[in-house]
Amino acid sequence: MDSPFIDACRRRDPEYTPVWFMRQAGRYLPSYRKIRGTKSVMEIAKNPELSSKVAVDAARALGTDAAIIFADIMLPLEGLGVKFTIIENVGPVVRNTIRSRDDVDSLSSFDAEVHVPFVLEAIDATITKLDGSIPLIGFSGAPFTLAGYMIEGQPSRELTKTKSFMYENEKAWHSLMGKLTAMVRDYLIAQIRHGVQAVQLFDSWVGVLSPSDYSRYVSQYTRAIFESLPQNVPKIHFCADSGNLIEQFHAAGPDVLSVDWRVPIDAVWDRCREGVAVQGNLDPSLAAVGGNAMVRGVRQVLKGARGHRGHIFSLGHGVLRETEPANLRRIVKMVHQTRRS
Ligand code: 1CP
Repeated sequence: MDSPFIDACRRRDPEYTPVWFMRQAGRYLPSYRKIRGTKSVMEIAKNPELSSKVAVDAARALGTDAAIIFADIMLPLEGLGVKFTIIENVGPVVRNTIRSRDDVDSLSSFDAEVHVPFVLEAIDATITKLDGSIPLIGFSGAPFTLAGYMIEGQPSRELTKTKSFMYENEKAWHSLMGKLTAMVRDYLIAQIRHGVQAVQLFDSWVGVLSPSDYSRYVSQYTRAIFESLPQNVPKIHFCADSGNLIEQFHAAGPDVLSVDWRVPIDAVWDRCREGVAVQGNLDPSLAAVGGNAMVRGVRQVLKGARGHRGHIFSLGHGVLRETEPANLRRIVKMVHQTRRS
């Protein structure tokens, strides 16, 4: 497959800058809302026919250079015995939160073929539907972000309970991170076996950590995951609000760093001595606002990337629900029409 997206991940100069959006299949898109109807996110994710349709429809509606499998980061945790519900307008809520070493010890071990066969079937179906037109990105939540939901029990911005568990039960923390690392590896390797052409690790909330805590409690697990994946599949590391950790993410070994709008995009290449591809980083609010502010924002990101190898245009985080799909189509057009040199 000739793909500007894969070329950019590899820092080969594609003809034009590729673009895709995190949460491109979501509530802002009428075709998704129609399928979502009364079904939950999990019901769609567990139905390969529907989840592959949702993923492909979104990529086609926008004209993006990659599709992403429709799933949720929480999904594989069911295999470990985590009981949760995804609540409308809130997010994942876990019933059996992790409070002690015993809770960590009682987690089951994970086998993708046994616990999430529907994700793997959805990958097969999505690849068939895409028919070689664009690559499919697989993904997993990263151990820290998953541990955050398991310990907090609900979305949290400060992750205070998680930090307290990490500091006060250091052994149990490392045991939990070890189990999650094994799960993420198995999950991503199974996705790759089923044909995804790139993988993204979502460590959405790890930016709450200081550089020294990141290095003591998290970085070894991220590195172990990236090291265990086959070389021929590009690996993307995503985190929001984490300008303080860029060099450490880079050292963990991904091919692509996905950064948000709080850092100037050119600074990422500078800080990593051009040794990485960069994905991002338009403020999702600008995509929702549209008009001149959005156009200026897109130009600014493209200008920041000029002269650097390996740029994948994206938003700094997921598409906001109030975004008009036409705004995203306009971004895709602008990015594709802009000359790289
Ligand atoms: O239909 C709905 O109710 C909309 C909300 C939604 C969607 C579309 C949730 C609940 N999950 C999903 C699917 C999903 N989740 C996808 C596939 C869609 C696509 O990208 O096209 C992906 C990649 C995810 C990943 C995900 N889920 C992340 C990592 C990305 C990020 O935004 O940082 C996280 C943190 C989650 C947890 C989650 N699931 C749902 C929500 C609202 C949240 C976030 C909760 C929070 O703020 O903590």
